[in-house]
Order: sequence, then C-alpha cells, then structure tokens
Amino acid sequence: MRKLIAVIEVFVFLAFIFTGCAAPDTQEEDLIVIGMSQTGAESDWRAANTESMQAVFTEKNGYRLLYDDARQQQENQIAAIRRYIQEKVDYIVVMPISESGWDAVLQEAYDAGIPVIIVDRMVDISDESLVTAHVGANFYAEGERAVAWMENEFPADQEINIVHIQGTQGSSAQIGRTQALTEAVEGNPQWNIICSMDGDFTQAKTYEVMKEYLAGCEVLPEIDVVYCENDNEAFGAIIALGEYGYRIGEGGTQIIAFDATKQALLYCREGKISVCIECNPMLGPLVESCISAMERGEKVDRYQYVDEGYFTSVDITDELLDSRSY
Ligand code: GZL
Ligand code: ZN
Repeated sequence: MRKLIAVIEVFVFLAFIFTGCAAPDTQEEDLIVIGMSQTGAESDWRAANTESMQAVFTEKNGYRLLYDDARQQQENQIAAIRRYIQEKVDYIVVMPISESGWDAVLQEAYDAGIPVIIVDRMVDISDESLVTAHVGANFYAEGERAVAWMENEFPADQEINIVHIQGTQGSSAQIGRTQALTEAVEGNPQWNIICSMDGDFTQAKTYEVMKEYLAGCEVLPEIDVVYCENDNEAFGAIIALGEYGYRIGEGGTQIIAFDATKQALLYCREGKISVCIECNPMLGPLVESCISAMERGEKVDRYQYVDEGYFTSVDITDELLDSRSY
C-alpha cells in the first residue's frame, strides 16, 4: 500500500512541476514578517522567554521570524532594528536591554510605518506613540511582593542586614525591583543595606562581586537577607556565601530571588532560597495575539501585564513543578 502512495505522490509532485503551480504550502509573500531583537541569553528566564517567542512565530502560524540575539549590547539591538527597517518587515518586536537610548531608532521605525511592540522591560521615550504596545510585567509590584515577605518574616523591631544584588543597570526589572527595596528601607530604620552591587542578572558576575565583597571584609558581617534581582544571581550568591561559611536559609542568611524558574523552585523546596518572586517569561502567546489582532485591524491595549505571584517552600509541590514549562 505504502508503495502505491509513494507512486501517487511522485505523480502529484510532477504534475505540480509541469503545470507550473507551486506546491500547496504557505506562500512566502503571505507570511507576516517579524523582526525580533532579543536582549541576550544571560539567564534561565531569558532562555525561556526566547523559546516562548520562537514557539509562536512559526511558518505554520503564518509568520517568518527574523531573530537577532543582541548579546547584551544595546547597539546590537539598534543595528538589528535598522536592518529590519531596511528589509521592510511587517512588525518589529524588541525585548530592550535598558530603558534609555531608543528615541531615534524608534522614530525611524515609526517614520517607516512599521509598528513596534516592546516586550518584557520598558523603554523610556519622549513620544509614547512611537510604540504600539508594551507586553510585560510590573517590576515594582514584584519588588513589593518581596518586601511584603520580608515584613512578614522579620519582627518590626528586629535589626536586619541586607545585601542587595541588583540586575542589569538601567533595565526596568532592575529599576522597579530596586525601587521597591530602597523605598522600604527608607521607611524602616531597622533595615540596613550593608552592601549594594551589580550582579548583571548572571550567576558568574554575582559570584565574582559577592566574593570580592566578602574578601574585602575585615570581619565577616552578619547577613540576614540577600535580595537577588533574579534567580541566576541567587545561584552565584549561594555558592560564594557557602565558600565563606555562611549558613543559608531559615535562621541563617535568607535568599530572596526573582523569576521563579525551575532550578530556583527546587532550591526553594530545599530551603536554600526562602522566597521566589515570580516573573513570567512566557510572553510569546500574548505578543502573537497582539499582532494577529492588529492584522485584523483591531485596536490593542497599550499596556498588557502578565499575572505573577510568589512561592515559598511549602508551595513547591511536584504538581507545581510538573505544571511549569520553565
Ligand atoms: C524580567 C527580565 C529579567 C529577568 C532576568 O522581566 O527582564 O531579565 O528577571 C532577565 O532573569 O535576565
Ligand atoms: Zn516579571
């Protein structure tokens, strides 16, 4: 039977060839062309975000995806956007590394009549109309969840020493999460930030700066909380603190981490991370629904936030872990 099908397939294929009409698949020109600029590949969160984007913008779904990894350099993002303008793509999607420096290139995209969707972090531009939509998260609210956990964890009159490990400087995630902590510390005289450092959202950088800090201390300080602005920073901090004999967890140095990727949830279940503040990277479907609505001529909301929560060890069940795709 299979042989017969193979023979028929050959005839059908030849028929298409000799009659000159193309095989019945999506025509190249029917595809919606998306020019996408991704920040980099700095963290588990970022890898999941990239996967979420590439999983929806497929030929099967009617898209041709032009994808560029900017390797954490804004100039690479700007260069990619300029290439997309030259190539006259239908939409430009940007996961911006930082908030500033976008006015000129987004004006060029606007003048070229190409809608721009900003995903994840925000851009700080003088003319908001240069951007059609922002799909992302409220980073300040994420920080407020971490602060609420601290207020619940420590008695109001207890003096606590905090090490603050910030994310990539100038990124919305760093700005929002930092602001929530610094405002809480201003409002609580018992809370002391004994050291603030830039971990750049990576494990390697955080391990390096944490070791540098501890090596520079004449007397190792008591550290009640390490406020890590993403999971990969927490992993680096845990290793460095362990090398200096710090006890991690309840009754010792408590780690706060943002993102709630799988590895962090596992650490949380073991008690190595005390609270995981969720930051949802699975933004692809929301961005795709934005673009398909625009293709239908519908207006889209300018700001679209994803729902996010937080987890402590009691929340980390096998069902929860199995239910998460990142
Ligand atoms: C947050 C995102 C941050 C993550 C980090 O939405 O921008 O960048 O928290 C990632 O893990 O590197
Ligand atoms: Zn988030």
